[in-house]
Amino acid sequence: MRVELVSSSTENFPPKDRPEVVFVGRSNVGKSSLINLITGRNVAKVSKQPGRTRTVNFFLLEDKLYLVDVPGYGFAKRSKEERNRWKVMMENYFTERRDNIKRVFQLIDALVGPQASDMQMMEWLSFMGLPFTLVLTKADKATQREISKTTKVLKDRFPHAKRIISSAKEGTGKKEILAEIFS
Ligand SMILES: Nc1nc2c(ncn2[C@@H]2O[C@H](COP(=O)(O)OP(=O)(O)OP(=O)(O)O)[C@@H](O)[C@H]2O)c(=O)[nH]1
Ligand SMILES: [Mg+2]
Repeated sequence: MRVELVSSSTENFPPKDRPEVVFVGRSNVGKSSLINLITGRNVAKVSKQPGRTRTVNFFLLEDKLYLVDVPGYGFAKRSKEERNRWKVMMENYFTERRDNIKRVFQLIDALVGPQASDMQMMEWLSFMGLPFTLVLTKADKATQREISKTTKVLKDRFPHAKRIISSAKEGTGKKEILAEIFS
């Protein structure tokens, strides 16, 4: 797929000339890896260490839409100032781009399940009126039983949200996510 990084900044975003979809979730949940999986290119920076993505990154896909990679939340070893900077950056991004965001992919670790920070994020997305699709990540690290458990928790709490199970390592979920993006 044709994909290029067109903007990487904490506050200056590209013109709203294409619709955008954004990937959110805790640090290390696999947002950047998922972008690489669905584009089939190594465009987003990935790291074992949480806190790899530090800016809002816009990837232009097929000249049609932007895939947006943002920094993660819920990383314990982060100072209060850093957490505050994240909050300001994300509030700024979501308020400024709200009408241009067509879908949010909320990533949840399939093995770990939703954490308090994820619940907070999803409640905020609901409050903002932003539609989200749940992506259970790193399915290769979880057993079927663990995946079912996470699925049930999410289904009980967000019965209307679509769920996709993925593994960037094994390539699963790519087709479903692309279908959702281009729908
Ligand atoms: N086993 C496995 N590891 C994965 C998968 N997806 C991502 N990882 C690994 O998880 C780590 C974090 O991945 P990233 O894609 O950088 O995570 P991120 O959500 O972008 O993290 P931040 O940028 O810090 O918010 C890396 O070591 C990846 O290789 C997956 O599906 N399976
Ligand atoms: Mg990242």
